[in-house]
Amino acid sequence: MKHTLIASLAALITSLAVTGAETRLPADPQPTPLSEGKPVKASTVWSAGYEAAKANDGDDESRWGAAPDARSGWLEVDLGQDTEVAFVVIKELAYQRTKAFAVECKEGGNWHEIATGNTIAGEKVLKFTPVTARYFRLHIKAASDVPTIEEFQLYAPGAKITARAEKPRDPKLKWFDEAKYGLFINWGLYSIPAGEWNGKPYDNIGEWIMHSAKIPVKEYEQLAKQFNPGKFNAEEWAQLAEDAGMKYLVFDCKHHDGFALYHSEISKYNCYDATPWKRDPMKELQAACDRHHIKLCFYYSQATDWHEPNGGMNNWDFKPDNEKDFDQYLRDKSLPQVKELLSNYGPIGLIWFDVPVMMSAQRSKLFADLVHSIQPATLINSRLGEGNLHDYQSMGDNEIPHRVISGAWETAATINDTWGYKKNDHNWKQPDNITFKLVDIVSKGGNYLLNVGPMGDGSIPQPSQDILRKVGKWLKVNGEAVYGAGKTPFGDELGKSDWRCTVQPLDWAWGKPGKLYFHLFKWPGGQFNLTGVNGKIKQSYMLADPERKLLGMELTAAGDKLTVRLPEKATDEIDSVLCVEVE
Ligand code: H79
Repeated sequence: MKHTLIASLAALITSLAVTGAETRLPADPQPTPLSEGKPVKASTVWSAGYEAAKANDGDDESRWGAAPDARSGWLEVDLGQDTEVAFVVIKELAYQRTKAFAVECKEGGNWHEIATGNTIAGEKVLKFTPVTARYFRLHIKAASDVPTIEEFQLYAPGAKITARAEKPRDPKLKWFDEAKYGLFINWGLYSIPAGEWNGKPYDNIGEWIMHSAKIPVKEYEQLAKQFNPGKFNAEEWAQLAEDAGMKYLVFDCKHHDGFALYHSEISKYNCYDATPWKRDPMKELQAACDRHHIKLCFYYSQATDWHEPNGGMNNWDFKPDNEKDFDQYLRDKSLPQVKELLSNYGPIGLIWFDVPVMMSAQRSKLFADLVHSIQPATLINSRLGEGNLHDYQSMGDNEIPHRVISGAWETAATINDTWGYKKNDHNWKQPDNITFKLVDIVSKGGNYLLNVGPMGDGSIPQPSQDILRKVGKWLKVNGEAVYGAGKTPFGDELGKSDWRCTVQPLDWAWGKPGKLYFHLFKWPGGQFNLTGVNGKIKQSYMLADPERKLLGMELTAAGDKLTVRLPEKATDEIDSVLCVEVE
């Protein structure tokens, strides 16, 4: 059966995409906020580089961060004199942690609420009846982690904020957009203690044990002598990635503990020279990933290095960071190791930098220039440092945005609650949950980089393998709704907690032919209703049906509502995908 239907969709899209007064930001030329560059104060500050003024500099790439233990806080702007303000724009792009907030102005020495909200979730525009005051503040009352805000902007009445035009994609990102799903591997000396030191279990993530237990370098170094992972098998790891339906593999070549998981000429503190094992897993992974058509990538902790006197963050053996010769560390270890990794292991899909302490724009540029000079196609994530030199945005660890985000982005996430193996962490996310997270991320325009933490013997915990393979089975049937798929045209989260929408092609928009995939994590039974489609509906079917039998469809007389008659039962135990083709 073939149906044609044209309906005006603008109202529906608006109602789904826009809750309250929020909208997307802003096309060129943008109005300048009243607040830009004005004096600003914050309740607390994370460290140098994360001052309050970073939320007031017109630069989305810099941000204010509150103190490490803060779960609330405020940013206060002084406009210098009484000024009329009609709306604010708040950007919480990379770390969407706010749970309750208010915008306030000061009157007669007291703060008054002008507008309130719960999540900020990316970018938020809040309009209100114009108020005249000199001091305004963003008051974050509750947050799930340290509050951090890219921009807090105040605007005059009449300033026009319109939807942000999507930048054309750099062709370098093509494979990344296609891939959507990658395997992260955090494996190192920390996998041996597996979350315990001297018999005491530590709650923190496993790969942080040296820091958590403040283990002296000389003592931690002894772990290298025990590093002899007889069960390491690169072929099995790459096979797992393939079975799981993952298209890239990011291997932790050097974490914050400073120990290199490859044969480095730069530092003997590596798994070839300092261990009885004497193998280079990166070489073996390169060959295995080639065989399985997995893009090889690496994680490298470029600034934090607890093993080196001048590396970032070890203040239990060494001087505080501000007294270190950090450039010596970059020059003699970090930069040359990145050079080795880019030179000795064939084409590298992306480099995952992390924790950019002390990474000024100037220092970041040394890394970006080095990467580009050796492998111009290699992508750089957004944790390199200041200077906006990245190719795509890394969200906070385990943080999935609540809304569609433009530009290329990725959420790296744990499969339990740790990255590096911990023997006591059995809190595995189940396959239905992982599938949901994958689809949720793709529906918002992102990639999912899911981590496993191999054990000290080199084997990947069986529960991780079983979970990944189960999701891989779902992908075998439903992969076209994930790989290279684009974000939902229906606004954030389809207005439903257990349905999601993805599209083909990646840049599909209303009016173009393509396919809409409705991910029904909860089976509606009987029929599926779609209110308004601004295009021509051709046909629909379930991806899990090998015959792709066409489903009955009906239109209301007004032509604004499509009803698809569904099979009686869900076609998949996790996510039944309904494909609606548009011509
Ligand atoms: O490799 C994984 C993590 O080790 C790394 N990013 C992912 C990909 C990472 N580096 N830093 N962080 C994550 C933030 C770490 C925060 C914490 Fe802690 C470490 C929370 C508990 C231990 C530092 C020490 C903050 C509180 C105590």
